Amino acid sequence: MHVALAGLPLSGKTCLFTALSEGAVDSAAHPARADHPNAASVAVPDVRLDWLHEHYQTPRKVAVHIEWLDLPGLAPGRPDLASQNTAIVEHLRRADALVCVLRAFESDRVPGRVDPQADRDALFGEFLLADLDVILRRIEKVEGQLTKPLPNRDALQHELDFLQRCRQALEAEAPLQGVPQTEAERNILRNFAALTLKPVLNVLNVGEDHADRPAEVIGSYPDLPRPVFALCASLESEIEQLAPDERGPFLAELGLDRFHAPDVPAAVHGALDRITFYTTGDKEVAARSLPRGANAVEAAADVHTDMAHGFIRAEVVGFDDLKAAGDLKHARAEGHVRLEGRDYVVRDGDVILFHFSR
Ligand SMILES: Nc1nc2c(ncn2[C@@H]2O[C@H](COP(=O)(O)OP(=O)(O)OP(=O)(O)O)[C@@H](O)[C@H]2O)c(=O)[nH]1
Ligand SMILES: [Mg+2]
Repeated sequence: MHVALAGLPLSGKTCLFTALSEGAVDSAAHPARADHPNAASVAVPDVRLDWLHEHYQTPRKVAVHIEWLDLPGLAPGRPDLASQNTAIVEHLRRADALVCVLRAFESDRVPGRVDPQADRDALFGEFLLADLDVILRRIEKVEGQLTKPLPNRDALQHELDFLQRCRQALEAEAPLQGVPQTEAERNILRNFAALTLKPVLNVLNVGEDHADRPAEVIGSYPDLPRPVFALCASLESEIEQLAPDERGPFLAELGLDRFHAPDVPAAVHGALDRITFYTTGDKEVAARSLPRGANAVEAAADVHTDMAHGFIRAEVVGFDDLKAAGDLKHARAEGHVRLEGRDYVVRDGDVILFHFSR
């Protein structure tokens, strides 16, 4: 999963990136550039996977990973930075989801007043413009093609009608997500990698004085599109410079019960509407990410294409049932292990053993 950090300049993207990647990149020495963003692949913290690994004692533990991308800030209304903005947008297009970092902290070093709602609107305005740009270019192209006697005129005319509806939505400042679309139309949009179709997690970057009250800060911005997360990115990034045994006292000193950055990956995963299932074997236990609603064969394909091709059935136990029973033998004896077929819709937390023919 590729997740890009988007935001206005100086909103705290790099601090958040540092906290999420535990300092994997020296951003001070190598600041993120539009032509060279900073990337870090980070395991999603997962207590269920930790338990399974502890229980099965396999040599390997395979977590779901997120590839985080740190970019410079988008600067709306800056024609002098147009080429940089375009390059940033191209990176955002390639991401599966966007984390929009919104400044909610006071600082002398950052110009302008604190207004995360206005910043979000400015950022979203850039997304709308970027999508409008690709839609208009495509409209022009299709209109040009329709002047010629082509065999696929009906399909082109259909596409043009759909593109005009998209244009109207964007001009009315509505995301493409809200435009009713058939599967074929969805595929047209997929080619554009539209920004206003992407799942977004808004992150309020709060000041040190509010670090212990994220829920309160979120509550004071009721109009900010959900899901919304809040944390103090600068504090959270400082932890990676501390030895593990210094972290507890650092938190206590700040009056915090815990850090919040480790919860961001799960929040992004939720915004993507994905679930996690688990597989266990002799060599490894693995957490795997699937779109919600995917069936058992699709889950098998995520492990190995052979498993999907030769799929016979899936033996499934919910993580909570497995943990409560203590082990698979007891879970089976208590009737928690089910045999499911190809069409079974995988649930979050399922531990699955696939039976397949080779
Ligand atoms: N007080 C406070 N300052 C912060 C916080 N997060 C970031 N800052 C400060 O804001 C400035 C910008 O932080 P960065 O993380 O570099 O912001 P950025 O979004 O990566 O900036 P660009 O990449 O230049 O767009 C730095 O001086 C940070 O120390 C915060 O939560 N509280
Ligand atoms: Mg930065």
